[in-house]
Amino acid sequence: STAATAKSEGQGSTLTREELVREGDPTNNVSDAIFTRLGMQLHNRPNHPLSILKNVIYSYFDERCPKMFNKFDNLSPIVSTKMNFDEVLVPADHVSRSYNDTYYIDQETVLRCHTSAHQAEMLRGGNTHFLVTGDVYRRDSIDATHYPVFHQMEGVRLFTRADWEAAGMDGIAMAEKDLKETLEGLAQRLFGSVEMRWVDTYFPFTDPSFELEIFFQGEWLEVLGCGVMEQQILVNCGRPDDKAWAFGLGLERLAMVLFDIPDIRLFWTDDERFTGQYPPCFKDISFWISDSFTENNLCEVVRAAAGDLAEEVKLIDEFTNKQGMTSHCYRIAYRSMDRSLTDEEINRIQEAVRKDVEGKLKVTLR
Ligand code: FA5
Ligand code: MG
Repeated sequence: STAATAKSEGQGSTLTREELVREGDPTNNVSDAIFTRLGMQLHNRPNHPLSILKNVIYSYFDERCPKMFNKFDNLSPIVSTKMNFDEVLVPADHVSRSYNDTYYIDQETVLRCHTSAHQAEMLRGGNTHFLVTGDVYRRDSIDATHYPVFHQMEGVRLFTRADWEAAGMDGIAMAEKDLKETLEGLAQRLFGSVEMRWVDTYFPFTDPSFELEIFFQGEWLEVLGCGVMEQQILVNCGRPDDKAWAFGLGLERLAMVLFDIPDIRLFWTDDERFTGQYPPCFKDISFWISDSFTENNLCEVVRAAAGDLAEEVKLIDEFTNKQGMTSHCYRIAYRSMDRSLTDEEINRIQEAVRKDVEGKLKVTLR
Protein backbone atom coordinates (compact mmCIF):
# COMPACT_ATOMS: atom_id res chain seq x y z
CA SER A 1 0.00 0.00 0.00
CA THR A 2 1.12 3.56 -0.60
CA ALA A 3 1.63 6.40 1.84
CA ALA A 4 -1.53 8.08 0.52
CA THR A 5 -3.67 5.23 1.76
CA ALA A 6 -1.83 5.28 5.08
CA LYS A 7 -2.31 8.97 5.60
CA SER A 8 -4.37 10.05 8.55
CA GLU A 9 -7.33 12.40 8.49
CA GLY A 10 -6.24 15.94 9.17
CA GLN A 11 -2.63 16.99 8.97
CA GLY A 12 0.15 14.54 8.33
CA SER A 13 1.89 15.85 11.42
CA THR A 14 1.56 12.62 13.34
CA LEU A 15 3.34 10.63 10.67
CA THR A 16 7.12 10.56 10.70
CA ARG A 17 9.47 10.08 7.84
CA GLU A 18 10.09 6.52 9.01
CA GLU A 19 6.40 5.73 8.83
CA LEU A 20 5.87 7.37 5.46
CA VAL A 21 8.90 6.41 3.44
CA ARG A 22 9.87 2.88 2.55
CA GLU A 23 13.57 2.48 3.38
CA GLY A 24 15.64 3.06 0.28
CA ASP A 25 12.63 3.89 -1.91
CA PRO A 26 14.19 5.55 -4.96
CA THR A 27 10.94 7.33 -5.75
CA ASN A 28 11.08 9.37 -2.53
CA ASN A 29 12.72 12.77 -2.92
CA VAL A 30 11.49 14.48 0.26
CA SER A 31 14.42 15.66 2.34
CA ASP A 32 14.50 15.73 6.14
CA ALA A 33 14.38 19.53 6.11
CA ILE A 34 11.05 19.36 4.33
CA PHE A 35 9.69 16.65 6.60
CA THR A 36 10.24 18.91 9.61
CA ARG A 37 7.81 21.42 8.06
CA LEU A 38 4.93 18.94 7.93
CA GLY A 39 2.24 19.72 10.44
CA MET A 40 3.66 23.10 11.45
CA GLN A 41 0.28 24.69 10.69
CA LEU A 42 1.50 28.28 10.56
CA HIS A 43 -1.81 29.30 9.01
CA ASN A 44 -3.69 28.04 12.08
CA ARG A 45 -1.51 29.69 14.75
CA PRO A 46 -3.28 32.57 16.43
CA ASN A 47 -1.45 35.86 15.75
CA HIS A 48 0.81 34.46 13.04
CA PRO A 49 0.69 36.82 10.04
CA LEU A 50 -0.57 33.97 7.82
CA SER A 51 -3.42 33.22 10.18
CA ILE A 52 -4.31 36.91 10.57
CA LEU A 53 -4.39 37.20 6.79
CA LYS A 54 -6.46 34.03 6.44
CA ASN A 55 -9.06 35.44 8.83
CA VAL A 56 -9.21 38.81 7.06
CA ILE A 57 -9.88 36.98 3.79
CA TYR A 58 -12.52 34.81 5.47
CA SER A 59 -14.33 37.93 6.73
CA TYR A 60 -14.20 39.48 3.28
CA PHE A 61 -15.95 36.46 1.79
CA ASP A 62 -18.44 36.23 4.63
CA GLU A 63 -19.42 39.87 4.13
CA ARG A 64 -19.42 39.87 0.37
CA CYS A 65 -21.28 36.72 -0.39
CA PRO A 66 -24.74 36.02 1.02
CA LYS A 67 -24.08 32.30 0.78
CA MET A 68 -21.41 31.14 3.23
CA PHE A 69 -18.16 29.75 1.86
CA ASN A 70 -17.34 26.45 3.55
CA LYS A 71 -13.86 26.69 4.99
CA PHE A 72 -11.28 23.92 5.24
CA ASP A 73 -7.87 24.58 6.77
CA ASN A 74 -6.86 21.22 8.14
CA LEU A 75 -6.72 18.89 5.14
CA SER A 76 -3.64 16.69 4.96
CA PRO A 77 -0.91 17.95 2.59
CA ILE A 78 -0.09 14.34 1.74
CA VAL A 79 -2.20 13.57 -1.31
CA SER A 80 -2.33 11.13 -4.20
CA THR A 81 -0.96 12.04 -7.60
CA LYS A 82 -4.54 11.54 -8.77
CA MET A 83 -5.75 14.41 -6.57
CA ASN A 84 -2.78 16.66 -7.18
CA PHE A 85 -2.63 16.21 -10.96
CA ASP A 86 -5.16 13.92 -12.69
CA GLU A 87 -8.33 15.35 -11.21
CA VAL A 88 -7.36 18.88 -12.16
CA LEU A 89 -6.51 17.71 -15.69
CA VAL A 90 -2.74 18.19 -15.50
CA PRO A 91 -1.42 16.42 -18.63
CA ALA A 92 0.66 13.26 -18.21
CA ASP A 93 3.78 15.00 -19.54
CA HIS A 94 3.40 18.29 -17.65
CA VAL A 95 6.64 19.51 -15.98
CA SER A 96 4.95 19.94 -12.60
CA ARG A 97 4.69 16.14 -12.36
CA SER A 98 8.46 15.70 -12.55
CA TYR A 99 10.67 14.69 -9.64
CA ASN A 100 12.48 17.90 -10.33
CA ASP A 101 9.45 20.04 -9.44
CA THR A 102 7.39 18.03 -6.94
CA TYR A 103 8.11 16.23 -3.69
CA TYR A 104 7.19 12.56 -4.03
CA ILE A 105 6.79 10.35 -0.98
CA ASP A 106 6.37 7.39 -3.29
CA GLN A 107 5.28 6.87 -6.86
CA GLU A 108 1.61 7.58 -6.17
CA THR A 109 1.90 10.01 -3.28
CA VAL A 110 3.09 13.61 -3.18
CA LEU A 111 3.21 16.59 -0.89
CA ARG A 112 0.53 18.69 -2.59
CA CYS A 113 2.05 21.37 -4.80
CA HIS A 114 -1.13 23.43 -4.76
CA THR A 115 -4.43 23.55 -2.90
CA SER A 116 -6.13 22.81 -6.22
CA ALA A 117 -5.46 19.19 -5.25
CA HIS A 118 -8.66 19.39 -3.17
CA GLN A 119 -11.00 20.84 -5.79
CA ALA A 120 -12.47 17.54 -6.95
CA GLU A 121 -13.01 16.01 -3.52
CA MET A 122 -14.73 19.19 -2.31
CA LEU A 123 -16.96 19.33 -5.38
CA ARG A 124 -17.90 15.68 -4.98
CA GLY A 125 -18.67 16.42 -1.35
CA GLY A 126 -21.38 18.79 -2.55
CA ASN A 127 -19.60 22.06 -1.74
CA THR A 128 -20.61 24.88 -4.07
CA HIS A 129 -18.74 27.73 -2.30
CA PHE A 130 -15.51 26.83 -0.54
CA LEU A 131 -12.10 28.00 0.62
CA VAL A 132 -9.25 25.56 1.27
CA THR A 133 -6.17 26.85 3.08
CA GLY A 134 -2.98 24.87 3.63
CA ASP A 135 0.73 24.34 3.29
CA VAL A 136 1.98 23.42 -0.18
CA TYR A 137 5.38 22.09 -1.27
CA ARG A 138 7.53 22.71 -4.32
CA ARG A 139 11.08 22.09 -5.38
CA ASP A 140 11.48 25.69 -6.47
CA SER A 141 14.07 28.41 -6.86
CA ILE A 142 15.54 30.22 -3.84
CA ASP A 143 15.05 33.93 -3.35
CA ALA A 144 13.21 36.44 -1.14
CA THR A 145 9.76 35.55 -2.51
CA HIS A 146 10.15 31.78 -3.12
CA TYR A 147 10.35 29.03 -0.51
CA PRO A 148 9.90 25.24 -0.85
CA VAL A 149 7.01 25.30 1.61
CA PHE A 150 4.43 28.03 1.42
CA HIS A 151 0.70 28.47 1.92
CA GLN A 152 -2.13 28.81 -0.51
CA MET A 153 -5.79 29.51 -0.26
CA GLU A 154 -8.01 27.98 -2.90
CA GLY A 155 -11.41 29.47 -3.57
CA VAL A 156 -14.17 27.95 -5.69
CA ARG A 157 -17.64 29.23 -6.41
CA LEU A 158 -20.27 27.48 -8.51
CA PHE A 159 -23.04 29.12 -10.52
CA THR A 160 -26.26 27.50 -11.69
CA ARG A 161 -28.22 28.29 -14.84
CA ALA A 162 -30.65 30.30 -12.72
CA ASP A 163 -27.75 32.54 -11.60
CA TRP A 164 -26.57 33.54 -15.07
CA GLU A 165 -30.07 33.78 -16.55
CA ALA A 166 -31.05 36.17 -13.76
CA ALA A 167 -27.97 38.24 -14.65
CA GLY A 168 -28.82 38.12 -18.37
CA MET A 169 -25.39 36.68 -19.18
CA ASP A 170 -23.94 33.41 -20.30
CA GLY A 171 -22.42 31.29 -17.55
CA ILE A 172 -18.77 31.65 -18.47
CA ALA A 173 -19.00 35.42 -18.85
CA MET A 174 -20.74 35.66 -15.51
CA ALA A 175 -18.16 33.50 -13.76
CA GLU A 176 -15.31 35.55 -15.22
CA LYS A 177 -16.90 38.86 -14.29
CA ASP A 178 -17.71 37.77 -10.75
CA LEU A 179 -14.23 36.28 -10.31
CA LYS A 180 -12.45 39.50 -11.25
CA GLU A 181 -14.78 41.68 -9.19
CA THR A 182 -14.38 39.39 -6.20
CA LEU A 183 -10.58 39.37 -6.34
CA GLU A 184 -10.26 43.08 -7.07
CA GLY A 185 -12.52 43.69 -4.08
CA LEU A 186 -10.29 41.45 -1.98
CA ALA A 187 -7.13 43.30 -3.06
CA GLN A 188 -8.83 46.58 -2.21
CA ARG A 189 -9.90 45.27 1.21
CA LEU A 190 -6.36 44.11 1.94
CA PHE A 191 -4.35 47.00 0.58
CA GLY A 192 -6.63 49.96 0.03
CA SER A 193 -5.33 51.41 -3.18
CA VAL A 194 -2.48 49.41 -4.60
CA GLU A 195 -1.18 49.16 -8.15
CA MET A 196 -2.35 45.89 -9.69
CA ARG A 197 -2.74 44.30 -13.10
CA TRP A 198 -4.31 41.23 -14.68
CA VAL A 199 -2.09 39.03 -16.84
CA ASP A 200 -3.43 36.33 -19.19
CA THR A 201 -1.90 32.94 -18.50
CA TYR A 202 -2.44 29.20 -18.79
CA PHE A 203 -3.52 26.60 -16.22
CA PRO A 204 -4.69 23.10 -17.19
CA PHE A 205 -7.70 23.45 -14.90
CA THR A 206 -9.09 26.85 -15.96
CA ASP A 207 -10.01 28.59 -19.19
CA PRO A 208 -9.70 31.52 -19.50
CA SER A 209 -6.90 31.85 -16.93
CA PHE A 210 -5.40 34.91 -15.27
CA GLU A 211 -2.79 35.99 -12.79
CA LEU A 212 -3.06 39.02 -10.57
CA GLU A 213 0.11 40.99 -9.95
CA ILE A 214 0.73 43.67 -7.35
CA PHE A 215 3.47 46.29 -7.41
CA PHE A 216 5.78 45.59 -4.44
CA GLN A 217 9.34 46.69 -3.61
CA GLY A 218 9.69 48.15 -7.09
CA GLU A 219 8.60 45.03 -8.95
CA TRP A 220 5.47 43.29 -10.14
CA LEU A 221 4.76 40.39 -7.79
CA GLU A 222 2.45 37.56 -8.83
CA VAL A 223 0.04 36.94 -5.96
CA LEU A 224 -2.57 34.58 -7.36
CA GLY A 225 -3.71 32.44 -10.27
CA CYS A 226 -7.35 32.00 -11.22
CA GLY A 227 -9.87 31.41 -13.97
CA VAL A 228 -13.09 29.84 -15.09
CA MET A 229 -13.03 26.16 -14.13
CA GLU A 230 -12.58 23.68 -16.99
CA GLN A 231 -16.00 22.18 -17.62
CA GLN A 232 -14.53 18.66 -17.65
CA ILE A 233 -13.79 18.95 -13.92
CA LEU A 234 -17.41 19.83 -13.19
CA VAL A 235 -18.58 16.98 -15.43
CA ASN A 236 -16.28 14.51 -13.65
CA CYS A 237 -17.56 15.67 -10.28
CA GLY A 238 -21.24 15.30 -11.10
CA ARG A 239 -21.95 18.99 -11.77
CA PRO A 240 -22.24 19.04 -15.60
CA ASP A 241 -24.86 21.81 -15.70
CA ASP A 242 -23.02 24.35 -13.54
CA LYS A 243 -20.20 26.82 -14.18
CA ALA A 244 -17.53 27.82 -11.68
CA TRP A 245 -14.61 30.08 -10.99
CA ALA A 246 -11.53 29.08 -9.02
CA PHE A 247 -8.49 30.88 -7.66
CA GLY A 248 -5.36 29.93 -5.74
CA LEU A 249 -3.56 32.67 -3.91
CA GLY A 250 -0.15 32.71 -2.28
CA LEU A 251 -0.64 33.74 1.35
CA GLU A 252 3.03 34.60 1.99
CA ARG A 253 3.14 36.90 -1.02
CA LEU A 254 0.07 38.81 0.17
CA ALA A 255 1.28 38.88 3.77
CA MET A 256 4.66 40.25 2.67
CA VAL A 257 2.95 43.19 1.01
CA LEU A 258 0.44 43.66 3.83
CA PHE A 259 2.82 43.43 6.78
CA ASP A 260 5.98 44.71 5.08
CA ILE A 261 7.81 41.43 5.50
CA PRO A 262 10.92 41.66 3.32
CA ASP A 263 11.86 37.97 3.12
CA ILE A 264 9.73 34.83 2.91
CA ARG A 265 12.02 32.91 5.30
CA LEU A 266 10.92 35.13 8.16
CA PHE A 267 7.57 33.30 8.31
CA TRP A 268 9.43 30.28 9.68
CA THR A 269 11.62 31.97 12.26
CA ASP A 270 11.10 31.79 16.00
CA ASP A 271 10.81 35.56 16.12
CA GLU A 272 7.86 36.06 18.46
CA ARG A 273 6.09 38.30 15.99
CA PHE A 274 5.76 35.18 13.87
CA THR A 275 5.00 32.60 16.52
CA GLY A 276 2.75 35.13 18.22
CA GLN A 277 3.34 33.50 21.59
CA TYR A 278 4.04 36.63 23.56
CA PRO A 279 1.38 39.27 23.14
CA PRO A 280 2.10 42.99 23.05
CA CYS A 281 0.81 45.31 25.74
CA PHE A 282 -0.30 48.83 24.84
CA LYS A 283 -0.06 51.93 27.05
CA ASP A 284 -1.14 55.41 26.01
CA ILE A 285 0.41 58.63 27.22
CA SER A 286 -1.01 62.14 26.54
CA PHE A 287 0.65 65.47 27.19
CA TRP A 288 0.77 69.13 26.14
CA ILE A 289 3.96 69.49 24.13
CA SER A 290 6.48 72.29 24.49
CA ASP A 291 8.24 74.11 21.63
CA SER A 292 11.31 71.97 22.06
CA PHE A 293 9.44 68.65 22.01
CA THR A 294 10.50 66.09 19.39
CA GLU A 295 9.34 62.54 18.84
CA ASN A 296 12.91 61.25 18.78
CA ASN A 297 13.48 62.64 22.26
CA LEU A 298 10.37 60.83 23.43
CA CYS A 299 11.70 57.62 21.92
CA GLU A 300 15.00 58.06 23.75
CA VAL A 301 13.11 58.38 27.03
CA VAL A 302 11.09 55.25 26.27
CA ARG A 303 14.20 53.33 25.28
CA ALA A 304 15.96 54.37 28.49
CA ALA A 305 13.08 53.10 30.61
CA ALA A 306 12.02 50.03 28.65
CA GLY A 307 15.07 48.91 26.68
CA ASP A 308 14.21 46.30 24.06
CA LEU A 309 10.77 45.76 25.58
CA ALA A 310 9.61 48.82 23.62
CA GLU A 311 8.35 47.56 20.30
CA GLU A 312 6.68 50.67 18.91
CA VAL A 313 5.93 54.28 19.80
CA LYS A 314 3.18 55.73 17.68
CA LEU A 315 1.35 59.07 17.60
CA ILE A 316 -2.34 58.19 17.68
CA ASP A 317 -3.95 61.59 18.35
CA GLU A 318 -3.08 65.29 18.29
CA PHE A 319 -5.03 68.51 18.55
CA THR A 320 -4.52 72.19 19.38
CA ASN A 321 -6.85 73.99 21.79
CA LYS A 322 -8.13 77.60 21.66
CA GLN A 323 -5.18 78.79 23.74
CA GLY A 324 -2.82 77.39 21.11
CA MET A 325 -1.61 74.47 23.23
CA THR A 326 -0.98 71.26 21.33
CA SER A 327 -1.71 67.86 22.83
CA HIS A 328 -0.16 64.60 21.64
CA CYS A 329 -1.24 61.12 22.52
CA TYR A 330 1.28 58.34 21.92
CA ARG A 331 0.63 54.63 22.08
CA ILE A 332 3.56 52.57 23.32
CA ALA A 333 3.64 48.86 22.50
CA TYR A 334 5.66 46.76 24.94
CA ARG A 335 6.59 43.21 24.07
CA SER A 336 9.31 40.80 25.01
CA MET A 337 10.81 38.51 22.40
CA ASP A 338 11.24 35.65 24.86
CA ARG A 339 8.65 35.80 27.65
CA SER A 340 5.26 37.10 28.72
CA LEU A 341 5.39 40.43 30.51
CA THR A 342 3.43 40.93 33.74
CA ASP A 343 1.09 43.87 34.31
CA GLU A 344 3.19 44.90 37.27
CA GLU A 345 6.34 45.10 35.20
CA ILE A 346 4.68 47.11 32.42
CA ASN A 347 3.08 49.50 34.89
CA ARG A 348 6.44 50.12 36.54
CA ILE A 349 8.04 50.90 33.18
CA GLN A 350 5.16 53.10 32.12
CA GLU A 351 5.42 55.05 35.40
CA ALA A 352 9.13 55.62 34.75
CA VAL A 353 8.35 56.77 31.22
CA ARG A 354 5.73 59.23 32.51
CA LYS A 355 8.13 60.64 35.09
CA ASP A 356 10.97 61.11 32.58
CA VAL A 357 8.69 62.49 29.91
CA GLU A 358 7.59 65.18 32.32
CA GLY A 359 10.98 65.80 33.91
CA LYS A 360 13.25 65.65 30.89
CA LEU A 361 11.03 66.72 27.99
CA LYS A 362 9.41 69.65 29.79
CA VAL A 363 5.91 68.67 28.73
CA THR A 364 2.72 68.68 30.83
CA LEU A 365 1.08 65.32 31.31
CA ARG A 366 -2.69 65.27 30.87
C1 FA5 B 1 -1.26 27.50 -8.78
O1 FA5 B 1 -0.75 26.93 -7.87
C2 FA5 B 1 -2.70 27.23 -9.21
N1 FA5 B 1 -3.14 26.03 -8.54
C3 FA5 B 1 -3.56 28.43 -8.83
C4 FA5 B 1 -4.94 28.36 -9.41
C5 FA5 B 1 -5.99 27.82 -8.65
C6 FA5 B 1 -5.18 28.79 -10.69
C7 FA5 B 1 -7.26 27.74 -9.17
C8 FA5 B 1 -6.47 28.69 -11.24
C9 FA5 B 1 -7.50 28.18 -10.45
P1 FA5 B 1 0.79 29.06 -9.22
O2 FA5 B 1 1.78 28.01 -9.37
O3 FA5 B 1 0.94 30.25 -10.11
O4 FA5 B 1 -0.68 28.55 -9.46
O5 FA5 B 1 0.79 29.52 -7.70
C10 FA5 B 1 -0.21 30.37 -7.16
C11 FA5 B 1 0.42 31.39 -6.25
O6 FA5 B 1 1.22 30.76 -5.25
C12 FA5 B 1 1.38 32.34 -6.94
O7 FA5 B 1 0.68 33.39 -7.54
C13 FA5 B 1 2.23 32.83 -5.79
O8 FA5 B 1 1.53 33.83 -5.06
C14 FA5 B 1 2.32 31.61 -4.91
N2 FA5 B 1 3.59 30.90 -5.10
C15 FA5 B 1 3.96 30.08 -6.11
N3 FA5 B 1 5.19 29.57 -5.90
C16 FA5 B 1 5.61 30.04 -4.71
C17 FA5 B 1 6.79 29.86 -3.90
N4 FA5 B 1 7.80 29.03 -4.26
N5 FA5 B 1 6.89 30.52 -2.73
C18 FA5 B 1 5.88 31.34 -2.33
N6 FA5 B 1 4.74 31.54 -3.02
C19 FA5 B 1 4.60 30.91 -4.20
MG1 MG C 1 2.47 30.95 -11.80
